[in-house]
Formats: sequence, C-alpha cells, structure tokens
Amino acid sequence: MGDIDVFRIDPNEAGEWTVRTTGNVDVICRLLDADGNELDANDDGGLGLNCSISRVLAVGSAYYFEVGGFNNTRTGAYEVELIAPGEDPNADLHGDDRASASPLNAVGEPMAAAIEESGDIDYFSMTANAAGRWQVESSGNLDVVCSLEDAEGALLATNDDGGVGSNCLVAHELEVGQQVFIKIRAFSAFATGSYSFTVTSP
Ligand SMILES: [Ca+2]
Ligand SMILES: [Ca+2]
Ligand SMILES: [Ca+2]
Ligand SMILES: [Ca+2]
Repeated sequence: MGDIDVFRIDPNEAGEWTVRTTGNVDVICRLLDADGNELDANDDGGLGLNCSISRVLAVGSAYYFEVGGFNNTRTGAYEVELIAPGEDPNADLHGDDRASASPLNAVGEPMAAAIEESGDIDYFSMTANAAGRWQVESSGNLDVVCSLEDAEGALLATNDDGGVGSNCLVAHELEVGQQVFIKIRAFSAFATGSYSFTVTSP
C-alpha cells in the first residue's frame, strides 16, 4: 500500500463492530490490534469497491483501521463508517425527505454517500453564503439523478447525465441566505452503490 490513512478505534462496548469505507475509490483496508498485529484485511467487501471488516472487539483496547489504495492508486474521496454492535449495517445514512436531510459538510469538497437499497433517496441541505450560480456535480460509477429544491420543496433544477459519464450536473442561481435541498437518487429504481458529489459556489 502506498499512501495509508490510519483511524483509531476505541470500542465503548464489546461485540461485533463493522468498520468500512464509502465512496467511489477502490480502497483496501486492514484492522490491527494495539500491538500492530493484523486481525483482518479486506478489499471489496463493502458497496462497490469499498472495503468492510466485521470483527468482535473488546472494550478497553485500541484498534487501528488502515485504509490504502488498491494497487497503490487512490484518488478521490472516501469516508470511514463505524457501526456499533446491534446497529444495522445497511442503515441509510441520509434521510429520504427534506425533514430528515443531512447538512452538507463542505462546499468545494466531494462528499461520499451511497444508495444503500433500491429506491433510496438522499437529501442534503445547504444555505447559500454567496449570490450567483451554484453547481452540484456527482462522480463515480453509479448512474444518479440530482435535483435542487427550495425550502418548500419546489423543484429548482434537475439533471440526469450532464456530468461525466452518467453523472448528474445541476446549476442554479441562488441568493445569499437561501436554503436549498439537494436530492440524489439512482436513475434505476433497482440500482444500489456508492457515489460522491461536490457543491461548488459561484
Ligand atoms: Ca477495494
Ligand atoms: Ca443513502
Ligand atoms: Ca436516504
Ligand atoms: Ca445520471
């Protein structure tokens, strides 16, 4: 592995934990104990080319989750998810409607997410801090459709394949302080997989 990121895990309960990546990067991962011994390794056990490791962990011990690029190549964004014992590993991380939308993390940086099950819709909310033409563009191999809705749910813009490949690209004029919702779904009602999207300010 070339560039490696290491994440420390301190379990707060004993049982089977799942640690995995999301995004559209082909990563490989390893789980190490506090002494650096490898407990498990995985390449594509998650969605798409993401890795996933499930393992019974003990309270009071530190563990390390290593993420590297497959074949030493890794470009793009991924996120690490830690799922506690008893939590549903297939749970949908971003709400299916405006009321349960996730706040956008950052403007100008890719956000990794997934269509975990057929028909899933992911909503994200953001407030424009500048007036002008804002843009939302997806990346990855999943054919997604993206839309912009205003605070009342009126459709402002929608697009299917305006980006690279079958990725979406929407652009719309926003006012300062205007709240909008980004809605992302798979083009196919049956498709699942991970995707990323980037919001660009004027
Ligand atoms: Ca992989
Ligand atoms: Ca989702
Ligand atoms: Ca969702
Ligand atoms: Ca598309």
